[in-house]
Amino acid sequence: MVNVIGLGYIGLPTALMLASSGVEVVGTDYNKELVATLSSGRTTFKEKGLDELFEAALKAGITFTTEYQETDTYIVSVPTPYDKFSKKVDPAYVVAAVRKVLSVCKKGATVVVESTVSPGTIEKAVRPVLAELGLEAGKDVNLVHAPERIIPGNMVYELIHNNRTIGADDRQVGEKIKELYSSFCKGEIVVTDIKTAEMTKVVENTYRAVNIAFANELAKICRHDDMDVYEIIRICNMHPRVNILKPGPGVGGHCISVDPWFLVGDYPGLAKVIDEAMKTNDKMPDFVLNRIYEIMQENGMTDIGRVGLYGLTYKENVDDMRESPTLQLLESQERHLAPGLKVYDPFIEKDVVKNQYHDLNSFLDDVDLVVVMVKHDEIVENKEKLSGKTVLDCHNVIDLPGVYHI
Ligand code: SAJ
Repeated sequence: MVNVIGLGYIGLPTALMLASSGVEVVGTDYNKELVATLSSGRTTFKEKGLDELFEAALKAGITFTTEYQETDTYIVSVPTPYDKFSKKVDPAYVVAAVRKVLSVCKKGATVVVESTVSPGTIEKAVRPVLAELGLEAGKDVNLVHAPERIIPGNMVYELIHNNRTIGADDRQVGEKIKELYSSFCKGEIVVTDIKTAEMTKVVENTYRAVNIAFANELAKICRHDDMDVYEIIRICNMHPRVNILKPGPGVGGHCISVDPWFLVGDYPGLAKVIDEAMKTNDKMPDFVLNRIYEIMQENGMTDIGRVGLYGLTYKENVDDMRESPTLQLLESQERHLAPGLKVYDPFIEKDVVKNQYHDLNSFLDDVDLVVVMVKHDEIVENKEKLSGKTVLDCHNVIDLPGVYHI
């Protein structure tokens, strides 16, 4: 039996996927409410294909509890936040979960950490717990790091089709866990050591963060000298060895806007390009705010209350708001003592910010300048509703005459 610890954005789909592929699974989470919701047959967040997968897993017998189980295989998928000041990963949840696992597991059990951690975290934060409890790695318990790679919005597909990395002290243990993931994963599964696996995960997200920062810097250069950044990137990407990502209103989410900081925090003075890239991305919401004021001035608008931000989530077609550029922009605007922007997001049903709307038409009725912060399908498919409005399109998805860009 596999005990999956942490039933959030990654742990839940992983547990469901294993169960629906024939593995006996118990999902554990310390959040009683979450466990009650899942046990009553409802999922806890929206994601393409998740409800169907949940049904299949329930039929296969998955159960949910707040208790850690006595078994021989664990997958730990708890959050790893970062400390905003030191920029280092905070492994407290992982350490606490592993500690609890070690208090109930069978001798010789394997503990797989899926949570993203910075290189050396398992060595520095997790291994000492074993020593403290008088346990020997490789004999009493095996440690494995198998970082997840799935993207919110396409998690179910990517769980099946992405390649995976498994880091283990011992090759045989790595191969055993590879077999477990092969129950549903059709991608290639590489077995390596733990520190390499830790580093690859952080590097993958850092690569994207730096590439996005490059695109954002190009957008600023092109804005300054009146060039079309999208046309320029499109042409450059026709080169066989160039692949520039897209500029945008900022980088959100719990991964690309966070993980690269681990390298900055852990290797001060060495991770300089990464440090600058992260700062560049972090400044994008302020850049958009300046564009809003510029466009208002150009159009003789004076009332910020007639400006509407479309989108609150960190990216399109998900209901996840973590580190969202829109929230960053609103915070920055409050600091400038100029509140009043209107906000709407079709994926956010609860009131989370001031002046929030829950219906596209009434939102549009109350604003003159619409800022497309998130490219949800809804706005792209309803772009004709924007005609007659002044539009700042931060993603170049609204194909209408006279639209402004960042
Ligand atoms: N963004 C841009 N320009 C782009 C692409 C994205 O500004 O060209 C912005 C998005 O709008 C969003 C942020 O970046 O605010 C991140 O979005 P994303 O869709 O690129 O990535 P995440 O954070 O949802 O998921 C990433 C993925 N990592 C990589 O692609 C290397 C995913 O595979 C990981 O599993 C996930 O992080 C994670 O958990 O680490």
